[in-house]
Amino acid sequence: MDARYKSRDIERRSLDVDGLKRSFLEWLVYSVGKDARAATRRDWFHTVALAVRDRVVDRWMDTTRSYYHEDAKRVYYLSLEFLIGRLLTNSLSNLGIMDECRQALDRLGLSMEDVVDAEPDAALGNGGLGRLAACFLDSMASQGLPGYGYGIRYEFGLFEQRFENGWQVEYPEQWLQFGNPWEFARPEVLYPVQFYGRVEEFRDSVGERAYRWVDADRVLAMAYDTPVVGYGGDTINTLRLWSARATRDFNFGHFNDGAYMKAVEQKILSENLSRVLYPNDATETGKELRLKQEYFFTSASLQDILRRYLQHHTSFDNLPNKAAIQLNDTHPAIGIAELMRLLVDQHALRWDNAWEITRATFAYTNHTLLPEALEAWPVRMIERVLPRHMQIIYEINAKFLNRTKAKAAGDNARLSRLSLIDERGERRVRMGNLAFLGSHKVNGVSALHTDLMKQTVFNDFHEEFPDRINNKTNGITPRRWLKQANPALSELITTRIGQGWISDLSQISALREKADDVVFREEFRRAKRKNKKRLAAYIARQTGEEVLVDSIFDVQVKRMHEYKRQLLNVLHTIALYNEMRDNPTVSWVPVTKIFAGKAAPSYHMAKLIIKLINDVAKVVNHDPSVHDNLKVVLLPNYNVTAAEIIIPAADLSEQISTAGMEASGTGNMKLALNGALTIGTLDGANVEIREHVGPDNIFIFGMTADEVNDLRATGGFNPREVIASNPSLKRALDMISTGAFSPDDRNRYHPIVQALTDGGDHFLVTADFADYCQAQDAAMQLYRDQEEWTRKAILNTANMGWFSSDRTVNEYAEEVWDVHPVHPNHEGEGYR
Ligand code: H2P
Repeated sequence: MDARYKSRDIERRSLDVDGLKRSFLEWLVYSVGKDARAATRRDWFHTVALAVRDRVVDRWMDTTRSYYHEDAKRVYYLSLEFLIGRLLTNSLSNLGIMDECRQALDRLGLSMEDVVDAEPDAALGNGGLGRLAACFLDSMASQGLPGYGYGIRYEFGLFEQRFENGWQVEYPEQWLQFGNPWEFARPEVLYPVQFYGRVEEFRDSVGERAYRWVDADRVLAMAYDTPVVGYGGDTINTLRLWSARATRDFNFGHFNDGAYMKAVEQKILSENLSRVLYPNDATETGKELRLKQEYFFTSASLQDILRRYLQHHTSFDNLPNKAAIQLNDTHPAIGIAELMRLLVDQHALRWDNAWEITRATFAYTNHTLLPEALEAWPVRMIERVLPRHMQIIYEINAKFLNRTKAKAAGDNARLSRLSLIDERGERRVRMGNLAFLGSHKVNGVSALHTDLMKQTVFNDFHEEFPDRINNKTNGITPRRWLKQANPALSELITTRIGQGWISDLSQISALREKADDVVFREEFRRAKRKNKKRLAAYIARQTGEEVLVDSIFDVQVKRMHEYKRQLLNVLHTIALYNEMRDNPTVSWVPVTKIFAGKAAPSYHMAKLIIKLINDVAKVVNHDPSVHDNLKVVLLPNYNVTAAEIIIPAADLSEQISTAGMEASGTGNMKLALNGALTIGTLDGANVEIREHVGPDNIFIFGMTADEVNDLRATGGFNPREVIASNPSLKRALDMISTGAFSPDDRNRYHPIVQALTDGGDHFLVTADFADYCQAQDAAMQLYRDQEEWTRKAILNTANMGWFSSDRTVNEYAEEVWDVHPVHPNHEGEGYR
């Protein structure tokens, strides 16, 4: 533990075992209000969290004070998702008091695991995008960068997934049900956010035309702050999440009239804004709610950012030197119009001046090229919900197109592609174009993805602004994803190369030479085996299925989506099953296929794929003819906590998306860092992983992005021909289509078979099948040679240093944000 940490030896902050123990007892009694004999696990979790929080608060205030004192440039990460998961282990580990806490609990007769397990998983996100935001928070704090996260405090996180009869069923995720010990409510940090109404034109004091937004509905955004503990505990940053509050809770008049529902209606409607992540967008009201959520948190965040800035400044000219605002995808892109509105309408800046400031302040990260995921809000919806913003968007567009027109020389097609408004069909605002135009930098999340951005969706913009697009390959925090999730491996690493890797992951390359050390290999395998046992126990608890610890743990964990091609993996599973049944005397390498992931509630195909996996599992797992050689499990309710158990135990990492469709991937990085070998396509960051780990230490298969593009450009292919020429594929598909896995409903999988055949197989599952199976065979063969497998696994771990989110965040800091580390002063008198 850091000696500086002891500089203030007040009881509340003492970090030794006795001090922690005394604190726990005090908190239990005086804040949780329980006697040790009556305390539940949850009580203990709250107790420990509150005591740990005590040890953070002073340093948090020091950090914030230092930022003010130095008038440091801050970076504001605006994200509709922060998939932070549990915070207890994270805080203890980053503070360096994990062992002390364990011992203190031990003295109280408690197990650390039980306490940790009582914490709900904060699932304020959906997949990689939200988890990336959480990794960036950790990295910013760990590097001493003045970074704030801004988002929504959803009352319900991403739904809890259960399987009922093999089908996904969604239940509300009530993470706040018993309170959240990490957050500080800030009822005084309250901003009004408006919706609807109309715009009034008037003449300002110098006779210029000006606008005000009137007759609007108002909602209040109230702040909740969560401290973000950097590694070493030096810097504690802030995650500020907004919760919606009605301006008036209760209509007394209605209540007195006996209209009880009506009395609270307004409150409920207003507060729906922060109720759920992803309101079902199958309905018009759901879509509108989502737009309102985007504006709600963006507007509150911008008001807060300006308030902070104005404490030190009187003119806005310096805003870009003091604030960098990063748009995590287009979800907060309405912020560009909002900052223009705040500057022009509320602070009376001239348009051109405001635009320059806005552009210099914002930067935008794109996370997907999938056309259906690129936000485009109907003009009529924005006009109604945010009338002033629609005007501003029109104005930005008109100015931009006028300037471009001069150069475009009548190329109307190009102009209409550059326009912020999509005029084809119902008129829509292209949020990607708005984000691009209103930002000084725009980045993709892997080298391939950034190239494709330049060639495809943002091709015209790239020609217009050739310096704007830049690449920032994603990364993952080694604190959560190696140190905490995989104590067995991280302790082994530390005994060999010291602990420098935790804050500088590039140092992990020192393990390379250990790959040839037979003793180290043995120990590396032992660590993996320990993790596999832990996962096997988890699988048994979750699914009732017993799996062989010595089988290949072949893992595909991610959102369920057709482009991620869980289906390709299922088809291989069926083919393998058939081979094993046909050749019972062969000594097979046992395989456990492990899947986990949620499907969007209205994504029927993805849900059908879930059912198929469960159906295949049912047949395979109960077929004695394959003995224990093949098991299939689909773990329910994939979240950060589950990932922390699954990832360290994986042998093989499935990263098999259709090339050109996965922007980056970050699960691929977590798995490789934890010593899994990747089987994958040359997609997203897999391309860079291959460069780093070496082509001999990864199983690459399938078409490249260029080949996919050419194939599609030349009219696709005929999946039926491919199927006909591949007996094992044909047999697997025939089994699915004739009901071998769904005897109760033989036609159940018709839509899947249809998509793969007459539907044209858009995701090229059949096209990549043969190559994928070959790569799988190669993996199985290699697994027989445990020494060689381990050597490659070690080389994966050793070569993943570059994929630390510390590296990513530093690149943003230098090339996009221009922010620099601040070293908080912890020696001052502070507030006392
Ligand atoms: C998305 C992309 C990933 C990317 C991640 C973070 C949207 O995450 O698809 O390729 O790594 O953002 O940039 P996901 O599919 O996991 O929800």
